[in-house]
Amino acid sequence: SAMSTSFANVRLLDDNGVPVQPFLDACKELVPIFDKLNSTAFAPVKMDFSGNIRKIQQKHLSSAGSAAGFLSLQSMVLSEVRLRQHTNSNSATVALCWLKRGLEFIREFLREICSGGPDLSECASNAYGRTLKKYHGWVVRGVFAVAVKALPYRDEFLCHLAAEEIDTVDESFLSSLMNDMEVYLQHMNNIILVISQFYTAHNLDVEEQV
Ligand code: EIS
Repeated sequence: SAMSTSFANVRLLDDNGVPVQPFLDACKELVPIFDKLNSTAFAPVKMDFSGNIRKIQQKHLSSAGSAAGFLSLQSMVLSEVRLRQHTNSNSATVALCWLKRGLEFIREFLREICSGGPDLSECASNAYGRTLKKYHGWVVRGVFAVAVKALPYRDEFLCHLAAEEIDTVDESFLSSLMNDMEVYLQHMNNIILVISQFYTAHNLDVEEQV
């Protein structure tokens, strides 16, 4: 299925550095899921998530080949800190902060699904309460409420995670998908934790609500 490889390819460097391109590629693999959900309710979420990816990608490309060429997400962020650019609204530091939060939401959402939650809206609401909600004011909470109502049934969603087109969910598909998802979650979680600890250690989290 689609869930088995991407974050497994993000191999941490010796200093726990997160290699930029494999990380961005793993994030990009999530974006087509929004298209399959086929509802405009997800447009703002997709725009935000892919906007974060694009911003970090641009920063990485613009540094390629220069002496400052970034080996890791952390070195990219620390170079902005040194230049006192990290709090600018267009910094990679801010983009990665929100991207990390989006990934934390996805992780919690998938965990809810793995532990059997039959109702995706409930899975999403639980995940939201544990992750993004505290950073959102009432307007953005409303955007979430609209997206959650547009979520499909569990089985339809699980079909979208399959590598090939499938239209029926049988036992063998489900058990291999759940297995892939557990593995995917482990790799994804390792990367998220490294980034989160880095943001905490350097006091880089954006604390204001949006
Ligand atoms: C940040 O947005 C920008 O990301 C950042 C910069 O512009 C900064 C300036 O303050 O703002 O306002 C955004 C915030 N982003 C702050 C909110 C957008 C709408 C979020 C609504 C909540 C959606 C929850 C999900 C709905 C259910 C989805 C179920 C999906 C199956 C494969 C699924 C993936 C789901 C991924 C969900 C990721 C949500 C990420 C939201 C992040 C957020 O709160 S910058 O931009 O620096 O790049 O310029």
